[in-house]
Amino acid sequence: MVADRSLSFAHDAAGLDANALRDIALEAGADDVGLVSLDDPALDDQRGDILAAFPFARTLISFVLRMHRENIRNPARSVANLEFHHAADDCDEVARAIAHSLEARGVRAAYPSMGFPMEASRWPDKMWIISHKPVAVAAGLGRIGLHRNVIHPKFGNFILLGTVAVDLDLEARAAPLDVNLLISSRI
Ligand code: B12
Repeated sequence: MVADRSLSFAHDAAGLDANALRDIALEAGADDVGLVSLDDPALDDQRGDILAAFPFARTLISFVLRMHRENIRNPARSVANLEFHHAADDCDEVARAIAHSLEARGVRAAYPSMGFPMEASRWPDKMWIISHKPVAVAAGLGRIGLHRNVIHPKFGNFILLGTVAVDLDLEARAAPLDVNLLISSRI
């Protein structure tokens, strides 16, 4: 017998709206979630790459995963790296769980890696399929700081980002944060 690894939401086939997608992502382990239409102008420079990999994509689920602050802050590289590596694996697991839940409901969904592996054969061109940072900004999950990482309004810079491409059109989508707290705080 094949084990049922779907999430609880997966059994409720009706009413898959923006709120349901957010709940699925949170139940899968995301710490914050936003939705972006593939038509969003913020994706103009990467829409082709996304559709080449995921031709069914109409909406992107962008999510944030918190990292343990004290590990990341620690000057011992091994301590910080340990957290980076575990959180990175968790990020891929969360993306996979979201895709799994949607697939169980008959919705096409797929996720690229949070970092590696990438399409190394494309080197020296862009190797990654989705640039998670601009997606997260368009989803209202934070702003890119002077150091070019996305800073979340609550979790700060101690986050990793994931994206799931979904074959659904949704009404309620987030808007980018309009207060540039990052520039004003010189981060
Ligand atoms: C390529 C990449 C790297 C490369 C960077 C190569 C480079 N040229 O700088 C390497 C492997 C070195 C790397 C390292 C790290 N990365 Co990285 N990386 C990515 C990746 C795959 C794509 C980057 C991207 O988004 N480019 C798109 C554009 C929009 O970004 P950008 O900010 O404009 O930067 C690009 C260019 O502008 C240009 N550029 C580089 N430097 C500068 C400087 C200036 C002034 C300008 C104008 C342009 C420019 O090169 C950049 C890369 O092409 C993403 C994962 C993904 N698939 O999205 C993760 C990602 C950006 N990385 C992330 C992280 C956390 C790291 C590390 C901290 C991990 C670690 N263990 O230490 C380090 C930090 C390195 C550092 N000191 O900055 C996170 C950032 C999370 C966040 N909060 O925003 C991401 C989103 C991964 C994730 N899923 O969470 N990374």
